[in-house]
Amino acid sequence: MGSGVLNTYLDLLPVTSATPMITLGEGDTPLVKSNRLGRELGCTELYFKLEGCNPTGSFKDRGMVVAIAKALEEGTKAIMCASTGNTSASAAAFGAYCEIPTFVLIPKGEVAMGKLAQAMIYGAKVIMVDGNFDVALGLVREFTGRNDVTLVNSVNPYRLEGQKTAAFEIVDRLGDAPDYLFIPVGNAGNITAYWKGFSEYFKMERALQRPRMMGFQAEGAAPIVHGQMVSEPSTIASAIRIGNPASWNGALRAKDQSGGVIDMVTDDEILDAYKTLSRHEGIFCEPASAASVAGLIKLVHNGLRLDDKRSVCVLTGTGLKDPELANECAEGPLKTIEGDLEEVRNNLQHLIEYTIRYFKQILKQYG
Ligand code: AN7
Repeated sequence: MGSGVLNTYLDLLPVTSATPMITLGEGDTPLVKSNRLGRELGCTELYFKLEGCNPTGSFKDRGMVVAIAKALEEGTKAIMCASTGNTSASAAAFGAYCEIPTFVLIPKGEVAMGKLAQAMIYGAKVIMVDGNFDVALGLVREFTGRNDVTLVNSVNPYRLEGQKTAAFEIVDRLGDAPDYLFIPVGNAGNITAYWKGFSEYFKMERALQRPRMMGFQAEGAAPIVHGQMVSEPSTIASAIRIGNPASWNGALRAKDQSGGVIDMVTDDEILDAYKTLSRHEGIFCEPASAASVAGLIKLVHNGLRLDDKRSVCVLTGTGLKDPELANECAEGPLKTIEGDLEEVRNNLQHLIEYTIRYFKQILKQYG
């Protein structure tokens, strides 16, 4: 444990004797049981996979460590990616760790502050493109095709290899695959990789079943749902503001082979799920991650029954990536008071009394 995905899943990854076994401590993330939402939705067993607990705060580290290890093995001189933010943070961290120059193209004005800060402080060369993610990815693919620079977006197959270890962990933890896996979909690498991981474990008989794959795009960036590219994707969830997913076919295969869905959720549904997770589960994830939970809530409200089912929602990144949004969502303005006890009392006494009364009532109920 804590030894990284290359060491932990050595025999199931494309590792050779020449592969450097690098790690920043990625993987082995918590699978936390829902306290309240599961009960409210009549979902017997609901878990959250906290991928925000990875070293750079998102699921991207699993695939990145394998992509970078293989790049080093092959003698790469530099790495490059386009990103809505998390991929660039992860590439920059591993680039720094392995001392490989890292180049990043990001869509101008569309990357959450925490992610940009990471790429910068890890020392990547970051360039903003006056265009969206799809434009940036197109440029990176062309550039890396003509130069001796390794592409580390999820079109690099080693990214998906590393990423599939999240599915292994879920099975290792639960003893079998869940019945349902809810997951946000942007470039669709993650859903493709999870399906690969579950399928490999199933084939090896380490799991008796495979989950239905329930992928969710944001309504304004839902090309797979509409079966058509979106030229100007828009959603508050900037991580999944993607109009032409690279692993489009992988997502469709996961859906079809598992009997799942690729559906969409509105920004309001995403924000509701984002706040619910924070306030009622104590889990602060980024809005793109909350799309998985928004999808779960939507389908249950539409009649999906999850009693006697085991479900996992993948929470792909930490909420600290986008502190500005959290502040915007918080209730009421922050108040400043004089630094004396009287003022504290004036401002809090009624709340404290109310809370004490409330808890006394609850305690009475329990006798
Ligand atoms: C938090 O960083 O595409 O469907 O460039 O950051 O595998 O693309 C991020 C995607 C979900 C979607 N949740 O995963 C990037 C990037 C978070 C993300 C997704 C992303 P994919």
